[in-house]
Amino acid sequence: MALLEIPLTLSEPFESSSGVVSHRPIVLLNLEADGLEGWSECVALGAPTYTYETTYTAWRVLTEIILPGVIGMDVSEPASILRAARDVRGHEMAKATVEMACWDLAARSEGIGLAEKLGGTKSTVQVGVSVGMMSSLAELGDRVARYVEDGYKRVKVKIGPGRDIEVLAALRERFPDLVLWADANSAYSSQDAARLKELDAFGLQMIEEPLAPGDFLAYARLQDRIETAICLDESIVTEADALLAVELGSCRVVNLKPGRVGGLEASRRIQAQLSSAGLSVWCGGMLESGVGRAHNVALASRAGFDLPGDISASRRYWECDIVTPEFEVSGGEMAVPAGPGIGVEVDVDRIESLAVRKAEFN
Ligand code: OSB
Ligand code: MG
Repeated sequence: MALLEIPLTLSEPFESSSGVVSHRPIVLLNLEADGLEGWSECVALGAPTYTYETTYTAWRVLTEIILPGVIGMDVSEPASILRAARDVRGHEMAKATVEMACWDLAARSEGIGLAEKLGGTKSTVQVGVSVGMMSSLAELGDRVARYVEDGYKRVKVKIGPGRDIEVLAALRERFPDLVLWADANSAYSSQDAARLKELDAFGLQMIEEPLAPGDFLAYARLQDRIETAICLDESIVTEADALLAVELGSCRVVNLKPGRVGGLEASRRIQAQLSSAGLSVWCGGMLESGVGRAHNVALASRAGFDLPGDISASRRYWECDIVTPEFEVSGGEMAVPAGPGIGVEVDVDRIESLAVRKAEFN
């Protein structure tokens, strides 16, 4: 069992209302059992801008608490592995790292793909792209044009106060029929309800996480007031959050990210609850390398993921991904890898040579 950190640089900085990400420290976990390996990626960012977790906190929680407890456990049993983390409150991204590597290993030990192991039924998943803020409207428009040409099923743009109406108006004018989403990463407050109502004019399919994470009451009031569907991202961490959002009518859509909710089992449970309540669910992204991307594709192959995910091609973020083959998009779809486990080969030599930290547990 080894935890490694590699410092990757995005092919271009990614800006949202919560800051700019240029460098992406990526923490990878490698589990081994019976000659097989399982891989996962911790999705925490370098800074606590999305949630409180960071690569630093995840590294500490994993190396000091969770991984020592995993020694001696059956690492191909995803349903029970998180017993090693039962004394850890929160830190879902750290927990998910262990659980997700375990799923890969479990699927490999059965000789089946992770998608099948998770109950996925699709052989390709519909994908969209998340576009960061740009310094000019023309640059943003050109970037969106390129992604439309690449075939992405929909485009999500980042917005925030002062970078909303004119951005969306310009895009709508240039792309009248584009399926357009907007993600505010919690940049607004309830006081901005009138401004958010003005965004109804742009025919967005949804607006993601406009208000503070977890303010389900404010979300319900806002959803009553605006026509655009609200999609929750940061707000949904537990199954209880999802049930509360449904009960209060806080949103109509949820962006589900396995790292944010503590793993793939939690993702399946939350998705099933949301789908049966009639909400739409899609798989989000965290600027992952091919390892995390592979887990997302497998999860999104489940029928309940009924809208295109933030699962873009490897080359949208990386000059050179750490898996082969790299993920590609064609006609707005991405093929679910067919091989065992995550179905792509992890470039171990490159990871070892890039690693700035490594912790081994045996
Ligand atoms: O809010 O969905 C988000 C990236 C990092 C942190 C949060 C978010 C995002 C994205 C990009 O929007 C998703 C991706 O393409 O990986
Ligand atoms: Mg988001």
